[in-house]
This record gives sequence, structure tokens and C-alpha cells, in this order.
Amino acid sequence: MTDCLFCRIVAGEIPADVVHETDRTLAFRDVNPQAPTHVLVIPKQHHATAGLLVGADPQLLADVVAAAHAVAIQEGLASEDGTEPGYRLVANTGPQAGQTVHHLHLHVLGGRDLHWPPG
Ligand code: D5M
Repeated sequence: MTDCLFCRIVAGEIPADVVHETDRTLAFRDVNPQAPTHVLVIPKQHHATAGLLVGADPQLLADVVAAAHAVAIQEGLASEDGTEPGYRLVANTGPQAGQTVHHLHLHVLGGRDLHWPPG
């Protein structure tokens, strides 16, 4: 059994509020939401970071970004061909950026004004 939390969600060993799924990606609501919409999009296959994934399987990284955009459309944060009202994609990478789960995940955040720069 893996000790990776998100691999265990993919395996169905830990429940998650799934909002979008493809053959290679999964999206589920964050348990500690930081915005009205806060969804995590992951590759089903384990890769720790986007930088490692792009070297191993660039198409899968593209699939994760496409799934994140599909989630944004589904959640009313974007239109097919535009950005309105808008959303933010975040990939915390490494300890100084606050990555706590070492399985690549894109945070899809929206539903309120998002300040920049973040803290
Ligand atoms: O973000 C890791 C994120 O993962 C953080 O926002 C909480 C979320 N999390 C932790 N456990 C779960 C479960 N079981 N379901 C859904 N979301 C979860 P990071 O960028 O690594 O700081």
C-alpha cells in the first residue's frame, strides 16, 4: 500500500468529493478551501512535481492543465474561449512554497477576488 495520500484517493482507499475525472486525471474539492471554489487536479499516476512530470510525460502535464480548465468552466469560473470571471491555477512546489502533498496537484481557485501577489 502506498503512503501517498493522493495515490490513495485515486485508488479509492480515501474518500474525496470528485468533481471531474478522465482516464488519466482526477479532480476533487480541497478539504481546506481557500476560496468559494477550491479544487485540486492531479494526474492519476504518481509524479511529485510539474517539473518532474514534464520530463517524464509532457502530454500528461498538458492533460492536467486541460482538466483544470474544464473544472474552471464547469464551476462557472471561465468560458470555453475566455477567462471571465477568472480563476487561478497554483502548483506549490517544494517546502518553501508550502507543498505538503508530494503528488503534483494544481489548485483551481476562484469565486472571489484573488489578490496578487499572494502572501
Ligand atoms: O496542498 C495540499 C492540499 O491538499 C491542501 O490544500 C489540503 C488538501 N488536502 C489534504 N488532504 C486532502 C484530502 N483528503 N482531500 C482533499 N484535499 C486534501 P499543498 O499545495 O501541498 O500545500
